[in-house]
Amino acid sequence: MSPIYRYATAFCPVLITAGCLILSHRWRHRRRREGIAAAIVAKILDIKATQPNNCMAQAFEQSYYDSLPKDKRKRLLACCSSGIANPESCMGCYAMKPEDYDDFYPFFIKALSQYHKIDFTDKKHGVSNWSLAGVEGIPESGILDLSDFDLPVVSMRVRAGRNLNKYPLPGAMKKRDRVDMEKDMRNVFDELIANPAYGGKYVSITPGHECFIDRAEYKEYVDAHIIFKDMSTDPFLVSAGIAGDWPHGRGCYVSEDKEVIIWLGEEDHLRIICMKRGTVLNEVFDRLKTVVDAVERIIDGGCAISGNFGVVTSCPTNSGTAMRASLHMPIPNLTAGGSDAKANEIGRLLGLSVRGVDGEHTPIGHTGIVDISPSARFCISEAEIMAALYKGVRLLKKEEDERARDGPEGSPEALEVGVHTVVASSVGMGLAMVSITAAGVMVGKWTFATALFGCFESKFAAK
Ligand code: CIR
Repeated sequence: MSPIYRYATAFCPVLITAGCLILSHRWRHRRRREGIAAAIVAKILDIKATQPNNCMAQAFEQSYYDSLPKDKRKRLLACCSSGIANPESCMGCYAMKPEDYDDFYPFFIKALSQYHKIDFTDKKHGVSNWSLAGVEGIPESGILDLSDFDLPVVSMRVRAGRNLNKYPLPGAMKKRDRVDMEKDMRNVFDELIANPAYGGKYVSITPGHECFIDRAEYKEYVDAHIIFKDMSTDPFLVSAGIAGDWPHGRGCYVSEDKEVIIWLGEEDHLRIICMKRGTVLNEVFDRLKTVVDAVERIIDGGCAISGNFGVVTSCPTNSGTAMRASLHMPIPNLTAGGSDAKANEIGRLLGLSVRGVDGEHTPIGHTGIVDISPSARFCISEAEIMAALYKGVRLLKKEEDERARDGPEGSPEALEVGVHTVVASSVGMGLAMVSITAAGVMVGKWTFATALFGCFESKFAAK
């Protein structure tokens, strides 16, 4: 018997047993994973039945999920994680890879239709367009100067989210990706710093980074609204993985004049913010475009764009243009008494969202200064958003001036109050007259009856 044959027969049972053990382990592992996935799907369907506002759950169709290959099922469930962990979510999902929007088109189109209240059957988000030339309802010069309608110097702000094609979206980034992205973005920050029109500096909260700022300095930046808050306390961002590896790969560029800020590593890879006190909206808009172009030019692969949904953002609520343009506008007459009801009512008609100056869901203060921004981000171009802000503010200013000129009496509310007052006083006067008449009848009922009788009598006599 040859030695090879002897060894083979000796080891054969060992190899067969090891093979069987590996296969059975893999089989059990797969079954466990399938069981977990089924439980997650059951949870989504449960949320779908109980939370009508959770767009993720409402968009989730078991038949669509079942039609996907296994790897895509896993990816779709990863997108749904925040809405599963937080059933009361309004959106309930985040994209994890730039291609998720197009790869899961049937899911995202439903979620976006519900959130934006848009019927997409004959609508699509068009290509990015920053040119104000020919946009309806703005001056031919293309200069959006708010002083045209006597607005004082106001705080103007425009921001855009961007994600780099090179990396997974923040929810799926590994620590290495976050740190590498910070290194890549240094090329953009260094170019801006070297440009006298920008200057400024980059600060990082990545431990060990050469631009590291300590906890106390970070707090100063947060308090000054320059950098974002600790993401690890946000349940949506944590459950989506977006807050992962905090604070690695997080930082912020600030220009010398503090009017350009770039957040790195928040909900999107980049949030580019341009702000200024002034009246010409083009100043913030043009600066934003210059910074977006610099990122596109300097970073390999540029920024992620979806063929169906425009600019790719982690949160579908921001996709489309990923842009928000706003300004702080004084409307003391429309917000008299600290109520935002009238401003909101008019804002809705003008396609503007009106909120307190300290951000979403903040009350309108007694100063009467509100944050105004066009509500649409989707199926609209960047230029149209700026024009919508300009036109909306013009109309709102007109309403405010009318309210100031006419006083509370001239307003529709006052009119309503006036109508009520007139009705109430007429009813009162009517009641008073009835009472006086009745009293008269009681006091001099014989005189009244006689007069009435006489009247009838003369009438009949005349016939
Ligand atoms: C939700 O689904 O309710 C949260 N993820 C927040 C959605 C609003 N979008 C956002 O803050 N970017």
